[in-house]
Amino acid sequence: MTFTDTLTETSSLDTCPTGKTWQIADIFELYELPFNDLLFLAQQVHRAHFSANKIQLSTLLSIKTGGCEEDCAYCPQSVHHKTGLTAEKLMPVEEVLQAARVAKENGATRFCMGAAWRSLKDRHLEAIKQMIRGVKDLGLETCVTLGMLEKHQVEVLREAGLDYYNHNLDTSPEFYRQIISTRTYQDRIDTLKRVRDAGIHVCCGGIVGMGESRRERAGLIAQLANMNPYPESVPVNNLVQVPGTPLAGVEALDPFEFVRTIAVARITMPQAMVRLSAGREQMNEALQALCFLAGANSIFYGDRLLTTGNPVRDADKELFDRLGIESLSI
Ligand code: SAM
Ligand code: DTB
Ligand code: SF4
Repeated sequence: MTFTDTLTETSSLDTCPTGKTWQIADIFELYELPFNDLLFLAQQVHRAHFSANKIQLSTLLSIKTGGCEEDCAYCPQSVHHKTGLTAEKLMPVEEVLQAARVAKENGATRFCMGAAWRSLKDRHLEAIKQMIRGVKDLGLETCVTLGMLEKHQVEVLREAGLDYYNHNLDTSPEFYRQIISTRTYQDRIDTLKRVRDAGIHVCCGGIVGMGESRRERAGLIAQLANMNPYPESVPVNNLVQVPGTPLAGVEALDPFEFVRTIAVARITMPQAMVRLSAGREQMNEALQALCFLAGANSIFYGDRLLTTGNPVRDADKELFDRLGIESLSI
């Protein structure tokens, strides 16, 4: 009996393990399943843990855009690439809170604030604290992504009411060195550990479609699924190719391979919110529907990600109506 045979036996779905160690070979075996078998398995795991037709909505805001000293090959905000983006200062607290009020009125339950920083500087801590407090006071879940963190900073963020910290591993350890040279994989793992130790929920995922192999995608999923515990929230980004970045022009990923990645994330991290993240604007409705079938249960809602576009709200509402999907309320 192969590894996937044991998983496909309905009786073993409940034991679909938390705290299990996933071998890359096991994950690769999932990827290699016939598409229908993989989706059927993912949907069963999904239904064992979540309402099948509910999707959580998060709204993103770039609170500090551009001018980042890191050299992430995918990112339009790096100073190393000529993307025509103008660097901005940290947004005033009140403007951020106004955007959060609008996000709430529009139906988002989580507000995610992103900064183009390598790491958080103490001089910005007070403003960030006020943003987190203010968003939390509106009754929204709070999430920030600010680069690497020190232990004392994590404590301040937790006390301010931070629910989630987003910090992605982005890809497998092997492929990583082709994508980023200014920060190590271990640096990321260290920040994630500080976040976890402080009792803040971990939001950690990656990007596919950067020219990595299937085995490297399996390597990323193994890193995420083997965290103990695995992240509560797993964003799966499809590379948004931005002219001027080194990855502009890379061969696009087969859309079914993206769906497979969602399914494999769902199966290996059964209780995580799996977020269909960047790249939705480039996907048609049928492909997004397949991602939901594969177990994605969270999206970014609103017509902007950080610096690139996202489907307009009306398009998402219409898609949800057509699919009989409801958005989660808090
Ligand atoms: N600067 C912080 C950091 O990198 O730790 C936080 C913000 S950064 C923009 C957040 C994440 O956005 C990255 O880790 C990456 O996964 C994702 N991202 C950035 N540019 C992207 C692109 N062009 N396509 C898809 N995802 C992207
Ligand atoms: C994540 O994994 N994806 C979001 C969020 N975390 C911060 C960011 C996507 C950024 C896409 C490129 C841009 O808009 O600049
Ligand atoms: Fe900077 Fe984050 Fe972009 Fe990397 S992903 S260049 S750290 S903003």
